[in-house]
Amino acid sequence: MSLKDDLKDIRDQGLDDINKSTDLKSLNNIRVHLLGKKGPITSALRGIKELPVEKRPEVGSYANEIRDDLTKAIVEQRDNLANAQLNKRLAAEKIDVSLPGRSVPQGQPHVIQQIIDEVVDLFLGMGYQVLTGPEVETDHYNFEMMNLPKDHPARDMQDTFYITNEILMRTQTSPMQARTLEKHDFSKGPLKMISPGIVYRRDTDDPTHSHQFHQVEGLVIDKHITMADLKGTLLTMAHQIFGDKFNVRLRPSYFPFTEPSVEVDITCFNCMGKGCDVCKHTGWIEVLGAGMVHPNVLNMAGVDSKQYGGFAFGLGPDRFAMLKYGVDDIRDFYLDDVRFLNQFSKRGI
Ligand code: FA5
Repeated sequence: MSLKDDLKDIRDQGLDDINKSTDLKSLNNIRVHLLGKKGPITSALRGIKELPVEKRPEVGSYANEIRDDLTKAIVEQRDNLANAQLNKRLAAEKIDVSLPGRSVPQGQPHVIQQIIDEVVDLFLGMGYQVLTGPEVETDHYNFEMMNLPKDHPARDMQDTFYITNEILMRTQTSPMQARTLEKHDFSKGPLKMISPGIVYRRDTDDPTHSHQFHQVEGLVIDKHITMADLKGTLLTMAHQIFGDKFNVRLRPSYFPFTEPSVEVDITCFNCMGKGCDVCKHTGWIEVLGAGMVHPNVLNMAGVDSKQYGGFAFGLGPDRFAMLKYGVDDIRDFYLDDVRFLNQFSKRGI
């Protein structure tokens, strides 16, 4: 067989191998084998020097032609394989954008926190500052500064958990009144604050009482504040939280730190004032305590009660939530049953 025939066989076999290769790695091995220094073309070319001189150019150029054919076939096959690989990947990673997404369960603020947020939002809008204070409080701020000296009988209504004789779990957010009054600089303007937080009492748990619950304290002190301001403020709040159809009623009451003092009722959510079992046939439901700040509270905190006065209130968001959503047992809020809590989802989960 002539050298030219050898080269032709190399080409035919080479093209066959190239076309049969199924991946880029084996194609590269074929390329190295065919075109490399130790490959069949190189060794065939070594035989050229054995040929007569006049034959050499023809065989030489034939060998180059074969090398070009093989190189071209390798490039083409490489493109084919690369395309096939890409198409396979595209098919495997195809995303069907019309498929519905997998929903991830999302948390939400607790229903009582939702009520607190609504109250805070409203008062922020009316220019109040929002302050928080310690839950572990001193007897001094929780009682004495609120005009409840030691042995005052009204302390009985707010028995609590004591850490020492002088340190206790606060029974109300009212100590924040004294703490804020002591710090406020009235030359810079009136004092308007609300203070949400957790309070504790040695109350026996029942459908409307918990030993740990929430309060939001409100305090406004300036010159010429009247009870009409208090009523207007509470009416605005009732409308915001419960809706426009609700009214508020102030009923005389007693707190040592306000004078006069009132219990605040709002229209019964269940009968809208007609009278039903929920409101004990009065048409009203009690939601908070309030009043005009007692001069003793102002004076003890270093504020001149002859010049300044104002109102304070303390509301229970737990009771607000019960009223707003018709929940008849306060303890349901603390059981952490998501089936119960999801009923109050704003996202509808
Ligand atoms: C007070 O705690 C006063 N500090 C409120 C106040 C502030 C009056 C400023 C005047 C001026 P009272 O004990 O009524 O008041 O509690 C206020 C509200 O907290 C109640 O109307 C009720 O909504 C809620 N509350 C009281 N005890 C409990 C309890 N054990 N569980 C759940 N909520 C309660």
